[in-house]
Amino acid sequence: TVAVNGEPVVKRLRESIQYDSSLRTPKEPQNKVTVVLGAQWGDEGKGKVVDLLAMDADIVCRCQGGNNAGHTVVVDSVEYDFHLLPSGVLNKKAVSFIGNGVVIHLPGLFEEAEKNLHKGKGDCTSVRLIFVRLCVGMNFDSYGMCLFSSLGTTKKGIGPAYSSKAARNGLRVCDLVSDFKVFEDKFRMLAEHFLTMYPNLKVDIDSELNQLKEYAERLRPLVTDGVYFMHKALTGPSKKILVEGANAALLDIDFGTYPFVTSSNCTVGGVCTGLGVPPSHVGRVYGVVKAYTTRVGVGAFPTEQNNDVGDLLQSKGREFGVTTGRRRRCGWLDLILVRYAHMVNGFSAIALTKLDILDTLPEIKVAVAYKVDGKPLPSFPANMDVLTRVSVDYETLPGWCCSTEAARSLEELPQQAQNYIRFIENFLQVPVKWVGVGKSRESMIKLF
Ligand code: 2SA
Ligand code: GDP
Ligand code: MG
Repeated sequence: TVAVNGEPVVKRLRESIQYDSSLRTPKEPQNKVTVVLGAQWGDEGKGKVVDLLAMDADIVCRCQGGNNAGHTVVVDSVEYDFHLLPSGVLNKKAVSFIGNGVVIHLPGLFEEAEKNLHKGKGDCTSVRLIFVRLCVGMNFDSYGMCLFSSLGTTKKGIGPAYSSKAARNGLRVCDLVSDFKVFEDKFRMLAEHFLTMYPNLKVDIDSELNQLKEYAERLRPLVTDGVYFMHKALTGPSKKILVEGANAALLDIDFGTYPFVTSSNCTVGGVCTGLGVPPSHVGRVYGVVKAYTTRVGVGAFPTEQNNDVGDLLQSKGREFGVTTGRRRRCGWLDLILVRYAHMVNGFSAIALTKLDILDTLPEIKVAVAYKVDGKPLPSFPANMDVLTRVSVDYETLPGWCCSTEAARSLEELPQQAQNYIRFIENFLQVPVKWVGVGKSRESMIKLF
C-alpha cells in the first residue's frame, strides 16, 4: 500500500465503496427503438412506412447502407426520394441521425439536402447529427465498382467504401472534422492505394482535398459522438426513436443471396452495430413486404415472371430503381423468402404494401415451397446454384378484379383481398398491421 498524507490508499478506497444492491435488480430498458426493415430484395416501400411512423417521432435514424438506397415518400402529391437522409426528415420536429454503420458520400448528402429543401415541404434543417465513426465514401470509390459491376450494383461505391472500412484504411467523419493535416495524409495514402489498384483512374487529389475541406466546415456543427447521443436518448425521458433500414434482408451481406448482395447488414443486427444501440433497446421490428416480389440487379429469383404477369407488375407498379432508374424484375410473392427474413429479424408485424397493384389479376399466386430434383427443401438455400435450380410450389388464390385504391379500412377491401392478407399472416404466423393501397400517406390501411 502507498501512503498518501500518512493514510494507506487501498484501505481508504475500500472503506469508501458502497454495496449498491439495486444493481442486482433487473431493470426494464427505458426507451426502445422501433425498426423498419425490408423483408425481400428492397423497394418494398420502406420510405412510405417510415414517413408514416415518423410523424410523431423524436429521432429518425439510418443505420446502414449508403446512397445506393432509394426511398420514396409521397406527401400532398409531392414525391420525395431519399438516399442518405432518413425518410422521416419531413417531420421537422424530429432529429435526423445518420449512424456509424452508414457509408456517406458527402457531395451526395449535401445535394440531397438542398434538393429536398427546394421541393417546398422538405425542410432538412432537422438533419443535425452525424456519427463521428461514420465512414466517408470518396468520389473515387465508385471507380472501384468495376470490380463489382458483374453483380449489378448501383455503382455508388458502396462495396469499395465498406471494403476500405473492413481493410482499416477507410476515412471517417471523426478524421475529417479533426486535424485536417492528419486527414490529408490519410486521404493521400488511400488515394495512392486506389491509384495502384486501378492505374487508369484519374484522381485530382488536391482538388478533392479542397472540396473535402469545405465539407469539413459544413459538417462540423452537425457532428456528434453517436454512442453518447443514442445512450442519452435511450435512457433519458420518454422518446420515440425510429430506425429506417436500407436495402433488405435478401441483400444482407451475411444472410442475403451472396454474392448478389450489398455490403452491409440490412437485417436487425445492423441496427445495433450501425448505431451503437444495445439489443435490449430494440423494440418493435416491422417488416415491409411488397404484395409481390421485385429485384433490381443480378441474381437468382425463383418466382420471377418473364411474361405478361411480370410486365403488368412492372408497369402498373412503376417498378424502376429510384437511384439508378433501372427496370426492376418482377414476380409473385415468395413466402419462403419472407419467412426466412422473419427468422433472421423476428418481425413484430408486417406492413404489406402495393396490394393495389394486384387489383386487375384474376388469379394470384404465392410461393409456398421450394423443391430441388423433386424433393422439398427444408430451408431457404444458402448456395446460389441451388437457389437458381429450385422449382416453386404455388398456392393460387382468387383475385378481386376491382380497385382497392379508395379503401381505408379492412372491411372496405374485397373479400378476396382480405383472404390474401389472411393467407400471408397465417403462413408466416406474423400479423399484418398495415396494408398499402396507393402511394400517398393516406392510402395505408391500419389493421390494428
Ligand atoms: P450496391 O450498389 O453495392 O449496394 O449493390 C449491390 C446489390 O444490392 C442491390 N441494391 C438495391 N436493390 C434495390 N433497391 C436499391 N436501391 C435503389 C432503389 C436501386 C436502384 O431504391 O430503387 O435505383 O437501382 C438497392 N441498392 C442496392 C443492387 O441492385 C445489387 O443487386
Ligand atoms: P423503398 O426503397 O423500400 O423505400 O421503396 P422505393 O421507394 O424504392 O419503391 C417503392 C415504390 O412504391 C415507391 O414508388 C412508392 O411510392 C411506391 N409505393 C409504396 N407503397 C405503395 C402502395 O401501397 N401502393 C402503390 N401503388 N405504390 C406504393
Ligand atoms: Mg428503394
